[in-house]
Amino acid sequence: MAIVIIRQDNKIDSWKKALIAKAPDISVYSYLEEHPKEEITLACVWKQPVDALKQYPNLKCVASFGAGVDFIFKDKSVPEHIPITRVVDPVLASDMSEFVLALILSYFKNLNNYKIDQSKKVWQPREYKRISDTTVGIMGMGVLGEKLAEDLVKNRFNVIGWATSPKIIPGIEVYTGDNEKNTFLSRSNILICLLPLTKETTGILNNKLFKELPKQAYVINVARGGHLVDEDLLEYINNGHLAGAGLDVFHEEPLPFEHPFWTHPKIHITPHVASVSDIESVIPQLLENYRRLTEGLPLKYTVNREKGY
Ligand code: NDP
Ligand code: OXD
Repeated sequence: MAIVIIRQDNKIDSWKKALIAKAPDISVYSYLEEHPKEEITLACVWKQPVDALKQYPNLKCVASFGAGVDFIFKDKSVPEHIPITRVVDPVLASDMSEFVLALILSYFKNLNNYKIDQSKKVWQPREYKRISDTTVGIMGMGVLGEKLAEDLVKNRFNVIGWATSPKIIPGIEVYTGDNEKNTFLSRSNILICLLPLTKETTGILNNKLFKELPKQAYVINVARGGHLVDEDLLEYINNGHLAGAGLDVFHEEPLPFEHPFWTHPKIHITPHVASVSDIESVIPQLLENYRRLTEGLPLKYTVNREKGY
């Protein structure tokens, strides 16, 4: 039994080193080195090359290095009978919450505009927005959405949420399903997308949805680029209905050089960094699942293949 790490960025060595440091008895390989394919039982993956998983005849589980698993479902070569797990981690949740709070406050207080003004030596006071006048609507009240909601409430925001199933969270009204979606949207001065990318949520941030938001709403997408219809966002910002957007995720990453988001004055883009899996914090759950796999015990943080998250 052994672990293979499959990811196409430059983080394989750091994850491998950290896994071996915590569990020297376990064989851990990079998919790029020579390794015994039939020994691999756990594949830890982040945006793996299509078909990379085909070469492991004894694979028992695919573990995402992140909270999202959409890229795993997209790969039709992932065996249908084996479990898929994802990261559920308090550090990932608090990092996301800090990022979104920073983005909202930077927008409220015009900090990006002042930085641009500074570069041109322009002294130009602007009107600013207040937390007390704002309702934040969070689409997706899962692990990340709920932590964000709690932190926003602690910071005096009025917060509402939207999910598929009802939730009881003190101080937060959570709407559910298509029937309650428009009521939820009509109250959201700031709309934050923290949904998983599934068949149901692909393209959900579109002109039909933007129309339901209050005038001058601000949209933040920190989930996946596939949730957003880019042209619809541009249309609704350019026609003045939306005040702007903060986008951390894109259909294609890195965002193509010629994409209009790069230069739009009302769009704040960041390079998919809202919350990045912390190696030290995440390794214990990967190793615990490996041991559970070895002992035939139920795995933690498995996703539901039917629902796609
Ligand atoms: P969870 O699975 O814990 O939560 C998902 C939430 O979305 C749940 O509340 C679920 O409802 C709700 N939901 C799913 N489908 C629908 C639907 N069709 N209609 C309404 N609500 C729906 O996910 P996490 O909170 O852990 O993560 C969310 C996403 O954030 C990830 O999938 C990933 O794509 C993204 N992410 C982005 C990062 C970044 O750096 N930009 C970092 C980490 C994650 P219910 O509770 O009823 O099931
Ligand atoms: C994740 C991400 O899903 O970083 O964890 O996007």
